[in-house]
Amino acid sequence: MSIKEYFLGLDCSTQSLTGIIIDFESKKPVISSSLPFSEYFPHYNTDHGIIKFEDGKIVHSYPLMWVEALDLIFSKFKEAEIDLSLIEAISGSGQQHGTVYLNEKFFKALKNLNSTKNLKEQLENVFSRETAPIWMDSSTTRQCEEIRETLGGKKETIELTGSDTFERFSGPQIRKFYQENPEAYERTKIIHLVSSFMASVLLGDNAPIDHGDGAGMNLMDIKTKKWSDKALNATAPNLKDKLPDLTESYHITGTISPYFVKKYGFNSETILLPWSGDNPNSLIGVGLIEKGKAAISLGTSDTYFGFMEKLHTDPHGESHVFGSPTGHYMSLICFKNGAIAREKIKNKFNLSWDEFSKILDKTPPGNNGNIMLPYFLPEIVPHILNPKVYRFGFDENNKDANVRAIIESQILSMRHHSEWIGEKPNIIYATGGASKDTAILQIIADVNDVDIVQFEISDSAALGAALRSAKTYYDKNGVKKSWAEIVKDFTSMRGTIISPRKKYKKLYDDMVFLYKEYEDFVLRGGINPEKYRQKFIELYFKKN
Ligand code: XUL
Repeated sequence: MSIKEYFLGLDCSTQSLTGIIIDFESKKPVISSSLPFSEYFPHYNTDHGIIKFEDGKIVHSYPLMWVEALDLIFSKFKEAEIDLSLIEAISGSGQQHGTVYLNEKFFKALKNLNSTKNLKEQLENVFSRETAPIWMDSSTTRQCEEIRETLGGKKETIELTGSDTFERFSGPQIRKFYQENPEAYERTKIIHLVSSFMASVLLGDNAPIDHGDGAGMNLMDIKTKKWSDKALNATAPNLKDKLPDLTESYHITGTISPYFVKKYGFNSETILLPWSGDNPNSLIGVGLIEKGKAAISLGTSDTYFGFMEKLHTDPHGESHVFGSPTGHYMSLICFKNGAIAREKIKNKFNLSWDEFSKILDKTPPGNNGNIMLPYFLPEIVPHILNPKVYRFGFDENNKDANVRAIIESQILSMRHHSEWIGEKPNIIYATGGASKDTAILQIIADVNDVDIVQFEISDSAALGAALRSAKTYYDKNGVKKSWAEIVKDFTSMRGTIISPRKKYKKLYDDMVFLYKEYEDFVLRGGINPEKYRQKFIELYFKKN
């Protein structure tokens, strides 16, 4: 072991490739670099890394662009005079669910990579499909229905794979490719996820899919963590022969390909781990390695995720269970009406974020009994195909009520739709753009009656990958370090803690009940809960 122990985490996300090298002993990042695809690779003509097809439902990207980015990020590290031979282990993160289709040339090309050429020119002919459908694609409703039906229905699908079938999941995407282009499917020798594809390039060989990302395919048996023959057969013929192996996230897959050793000065003994999905990596990157903690990421879409010790699936089929890189499980709930919905309200009233926040501060918890169901866009949770915003007790021109209602509705919905997890967290980490706003965080604290920690790390997926590689490296060398020790110093860079105000606990317990009733009323034809809303107003807002 060298004195300096560097670990590299890469993150091939929707919009960019990011790399973080950490020095474990000094507990510091050595370098962190991010290459936004649109900016660095304009010749692919993507919109922030994505290609949208006319119908708006089909969303793809270029795997060759990600490969080109890999060469560039290492060149940047080299230019910055980072000694890459000090990197002991590497892992990575990929946007989840996306699939990469490769032909018979892939294998040979990887084995014979020549360091005097670049990756792009050597890998441009290895694809049986030039583009890769990614997680934003929602064009496979028919395939979702077909697979769900063959598996025996929604309940059976959830119990088998950890999630109901979802348009963006890999299985329905593979089925669509097989149905629409059977010859190209036939020519496809291997289908990788974004994560395992990038890991294969580093390895110079076929890399396995880890249980974290494998769980986002509707193809892996969530209990045994093996490919499910039933799910494979429901998806496409001979699929097992076209998929890499599944493995634990902490398994060592080999050492780095000689291409990178010769070209960038990596150490030929640098060990590689499987890459995982961005959500499992972020779980580690924010330090969720034990029960009782959850995270809320307030981004383009809002996500709620948490560590799960024992497998437990969502009976409603709205959420997902993925493998955690620790070998356990994690829950993930994805809400599409996140930042875009907040922005709609902010822009309607021409507010700055500061003014928006001030309104949150001055309006009362419970919003005088005004309730919104905020489906500005089609929603994943609950499943809404035709967007519509519902308001009860106020109209669209009431500025204060709308500002408070959008935030309260998002948080009430998160609380309601995460109840199936069964364990109330004792702390929630908040990340993502809107987590800077402490007025929003106060509402999260009050609604959930839990401490909220503002989390300041932005590249949690890349950091999580670097920390995973550190853990495996120390395990391999017999140096005992628990997950808690691994994540402690890197994930404790926190901002403010915001505590719940106990006097609002009962109000929000009642309001979440009301919210549920309104969802039932609007989405499932339940009774009109107006009389409960009037009671709520009487109890909390009528002065006697
Ligand atoms: C999770 C999901 C997204 C992508 C984003 O199910 O679809 O969070 O992983 O990269």
